[in-house]
Amino acid sequence: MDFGLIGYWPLEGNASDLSGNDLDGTAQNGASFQAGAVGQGLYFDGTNDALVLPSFELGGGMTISFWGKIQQFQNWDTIMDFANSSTSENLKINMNDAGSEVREMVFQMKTANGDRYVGEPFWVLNEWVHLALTVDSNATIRLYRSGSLIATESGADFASQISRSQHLFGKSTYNANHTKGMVDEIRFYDRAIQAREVAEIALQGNTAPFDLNASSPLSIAENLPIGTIIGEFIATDPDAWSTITYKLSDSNSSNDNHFFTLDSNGTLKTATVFDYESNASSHTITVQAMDELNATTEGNFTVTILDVYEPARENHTVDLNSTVDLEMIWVEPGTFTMGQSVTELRSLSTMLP
Ligand SMILES: [Ca+2]
Ligand SMILES: [Ca+2]
Ligand SMILES: [Ca+2]
Ligand SMILES: [Ca+2]
Repeated sequence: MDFGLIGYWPLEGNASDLSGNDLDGTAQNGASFQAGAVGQGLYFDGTNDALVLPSFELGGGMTISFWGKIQQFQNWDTIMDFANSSTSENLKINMNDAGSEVREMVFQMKTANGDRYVGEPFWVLNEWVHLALTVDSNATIRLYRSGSLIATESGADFASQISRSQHLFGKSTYNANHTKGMVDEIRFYDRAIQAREVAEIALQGNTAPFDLNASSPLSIAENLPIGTIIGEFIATDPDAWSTITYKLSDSNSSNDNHFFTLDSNGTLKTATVFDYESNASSHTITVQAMDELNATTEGNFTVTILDVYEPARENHTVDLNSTVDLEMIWVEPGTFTMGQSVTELRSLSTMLP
């Protein structure tokens, strides 16, 4: 993970570079170290705070990686701007597009043949999002959001591989566009790191799913067909852009998972027709919830089989609305007569008052 690392600023109470390249930064105008995505990070008040890094060579194939948490959305608020002047050789990350909950991240990379841009819905208000931008040896730009590749932009032009005079976080090289929010774990590489390396970094600030539960008590009546829905599982993941998938876990071979199927969205269904009288009246299953970075939680749950009344002999039922000939039988005292429907009905009618 350290191969090609130019600088690493974990922001644990100071702006020291831990890459071994002695590129210590400076927190300016009261930018403060607070609880971050991994340990501590650096907070900008949106008024004048900034982080200034020393100059180092960056361009060509490269990687920019850090966490950001935006606490105020304004167009063109700038979280990073490396440039020689406000419009020269910029490597710039700012935000655009009105949105109450999500704001687009715009990466601007100046090249000798003009600007290249990558922009995607990205920042979630008040939530940490990991950003990785890579430029590979073919000049393809890739954008990863919290460990997942969300944009690929191909082109032929690189940013100049030079040492720029201004390296700013928290504001633009116009000395404006102040970002209100935090940054953490800043890394630069002189190569495009691979997707698995991006995921490895993003995992360091990831929270595994927790609070795995069924949305209602798990019970199912006997005799229902295979595929009947029993219930829904849901877990909590506090991370922005998280996706949780569910499955029956095989880690506990003594469980009854094989009687059930669990869709990736958390829907539990039957995989057999239960018979209350011959099966156990409850079954234990092991459920796993996994987020997009493969962090997991598991839980054991009991499914109760409900008894249905099944009489030993079926009752005969007569639909009294149907048009059938009902045969009435009249038996006189001391005699026995086989009835015949029409005549016996008449016999009955003469008996009535
Ligand atoms: Ca940190
Ligand atoms: Ca997560
Ligand atoms: Ca039965
Ligand atoms: Ca029964």
